Amino acid sequence: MQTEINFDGIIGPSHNYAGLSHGNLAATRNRGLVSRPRAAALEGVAKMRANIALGLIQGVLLPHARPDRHWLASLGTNYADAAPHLQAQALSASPMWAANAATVSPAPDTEDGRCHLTVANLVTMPHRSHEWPETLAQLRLAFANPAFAVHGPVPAPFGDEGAANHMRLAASHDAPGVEVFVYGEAGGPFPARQHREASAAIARVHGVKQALFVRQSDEAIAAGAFHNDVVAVANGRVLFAHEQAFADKENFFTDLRAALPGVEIVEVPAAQVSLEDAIRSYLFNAQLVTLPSGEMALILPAEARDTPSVWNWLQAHVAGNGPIRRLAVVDVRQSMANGGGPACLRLRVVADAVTIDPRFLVDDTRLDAIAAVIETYWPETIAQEQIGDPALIARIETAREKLLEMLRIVELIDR
Ligand code: SUG
Repeated sequence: MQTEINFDGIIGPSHNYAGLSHGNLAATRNRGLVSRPRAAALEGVAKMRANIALGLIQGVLLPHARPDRHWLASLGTNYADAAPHLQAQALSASPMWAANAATVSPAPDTEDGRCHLTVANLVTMPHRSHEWPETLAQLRLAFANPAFAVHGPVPAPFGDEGAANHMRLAASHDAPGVEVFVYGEAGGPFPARQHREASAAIARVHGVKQALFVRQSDEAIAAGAFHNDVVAVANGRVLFAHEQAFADKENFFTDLRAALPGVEIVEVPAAQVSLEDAIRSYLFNAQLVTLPSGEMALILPAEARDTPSVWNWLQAHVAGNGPIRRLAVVDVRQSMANGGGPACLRLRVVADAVTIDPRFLVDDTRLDAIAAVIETYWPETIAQEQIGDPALIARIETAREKLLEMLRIVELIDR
């Protein structure tokens, strides 16, 4: 049976605030703050536990080897000798944002009936551009079953940021769906990280039967929506989006209604929730999920509850007859301060759970074991001036190895 499985990126021991992502306003605003890697990773574990309690199937992706010594070697240097900006780029815990790991086209959508995954090249941001080799190694392990086809990255210079710019709408998880690829165009104050050419290449490689290519609005990118999943999210027949998310929404909505009769478009008007409030609160960076009861729930960051315009809109929607029936609030403040909400932290895969390497699936018992490793080995805090400290780096490397050993995913230790 095809079900949705959310793979959350475990927040790595090097989580810190280096302010590396131009156009991601939270990350640049919080540059230089002291981070709390242990608390951050435990917030991530608590979010996974809450999703399991809702009856959802949960998986994990793993922290990458940080600092990335292979990447530094390819630049002709090593961690001790590298300039501070290269140290920060090599050390980032950014693989935690699993929505940027890959684009996933579930089996019912593709010509060959396999679930296709393309690892994201993330070429726009230097600190993320070296994630893909280790992500690819993880995907090849987790999805080794012939039910899946795992693809290498779209070649540079076509920027691809994975599922953060991809939405799937379908009558049910196992029905053929329409896949919406959202791209940006250069010219504004911030980079447009998803290129149309990359989206089109992925749709071809995956053999997607029904694909729509939709341009993100320039206002949204300029207001800090560096990925589409900051202003829109979809699940089943429902598209939940801000009024200013798309450049040409009338045509998009017409095409979507034609491709999926019965689609429900829930738009939040700018007059009720400004783009600024939507982006600051991460209202749309929520997990919109179908519960075992068939009802839809929205798993939101605490910041959405703390933003009056957003919370008022949500209360009115739930009290009315809208498709979102339940709100669940999670605290992922450490990740949020780097611009990563609940939806950024997970990669959605629609598949049959028995086809997945079980080492990448978790229940409460396995989460207890993961939490124990985090509590023992993750640094409590990282201040920016510490990132050159060899003792901190040794601790970060040991912490990841202990986690992989405990999970018995040792293939990745010396990648
Ligand atoms: O790529 N932040 C990430 C946040 C990614 C959020 N993902 C989704 N929207 N799906 C980014 O901008 C900040 C890291 C730093 O500055 O150290 C960072 O990479």
